[in-house]
Amino acid sequence: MADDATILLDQALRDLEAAADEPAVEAWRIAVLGRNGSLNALMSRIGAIPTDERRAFGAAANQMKQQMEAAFAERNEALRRASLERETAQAIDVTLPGRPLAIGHYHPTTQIVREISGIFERMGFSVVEGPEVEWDYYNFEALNIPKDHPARDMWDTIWVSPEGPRAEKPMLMRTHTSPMQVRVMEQTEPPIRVIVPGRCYRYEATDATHESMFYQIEGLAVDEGIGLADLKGTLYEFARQMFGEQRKVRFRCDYFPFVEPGVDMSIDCFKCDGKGCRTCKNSGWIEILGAGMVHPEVLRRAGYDPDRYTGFAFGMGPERVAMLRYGIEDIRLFYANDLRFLRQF
Ligand code: FA5
Repeated sequence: MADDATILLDQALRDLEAAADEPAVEAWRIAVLGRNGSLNALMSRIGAIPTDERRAFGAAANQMKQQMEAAFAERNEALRRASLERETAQAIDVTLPGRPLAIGHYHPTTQIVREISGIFERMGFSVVEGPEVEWDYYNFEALNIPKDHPARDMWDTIWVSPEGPRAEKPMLMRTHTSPMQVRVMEQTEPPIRVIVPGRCYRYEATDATHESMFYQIEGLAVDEGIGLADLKGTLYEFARQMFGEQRKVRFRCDYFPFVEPGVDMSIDCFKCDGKGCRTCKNSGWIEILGAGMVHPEVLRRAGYDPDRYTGFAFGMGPERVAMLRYGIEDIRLFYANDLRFLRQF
């Protein structure tokens, strides 16, 4: 009988040690200490023990019961502490410093477009925008560039209509913002003073100053009595505000079918101060815009009387302006999505 008790105690203590979680320990309690448990089963055999041994057996069984209960309480407490430790390890430490938020900023092109727009807005121009996918009519035809005219070769065109330029109503990615001259004139009456920032697309081989997707900012002013001096004065004032007094500005005759006369404006190269380098293709100058007096035919087609109204227009490349302003040597950096470049602005 005493041997049975010792075996039961040893086995029970080993089982308790092996119980890995709280449900297992509870199952152990029911199996050993419960009403129908093994301890009670042992106690019920007391009747079979000789009377003079019963006292000692009872005392030993009671001690065994206490030992088991103490072991049960200890195991339970150990499991509870372990699970608490696990929970604390997973908890958030609110005293740790937070991760800093990555703060973005405007793309350098957006910054320069806003800055250029601001200069013209202060001179009385308003900002309008137009479609990037354009009809051949607005991109070429209405700007005095009929089909098969050699002037079309000045722009390398990305056609959107599957039949290309041979489509009945050809459509393309606009090659410049000038189509908006016509759209604005069709929709409003003089006096007009607008600038049109937006993306343009050309099918061309890229180099340090040419991208196939780039921005332009078109300008248009139409009223009675506007002359070439107004154009030059406006663009001089722009260049003064943008680049300061020290940069030189050069106007040269240029040809655009939708202006007469036509000019282009260049700024002396920031890199070599006009001596000639890779950035300015050894010319000492970087062209930033084309401009001129709106051609009478373009005015007439938009429904204006060219004997009464005259106007000037210009189209500039803001990336080229940013290159001059910040000393950027290659226009391809703008859209290469390299954060090391973009973060510098
Ligand atoms: C034109 O696009 C004319 N529409 C400009 C104009 C408007 C003339 C109104 C007269 C009146 P041009 O192709 O030269 O012209 O482009 C004008 C400017 O856009 C250039 O001076 C240059 O700054 C920018 N530009 C042109 N092509 C690219 C290119 N591939 N990549 C980056 N910038 C360009």
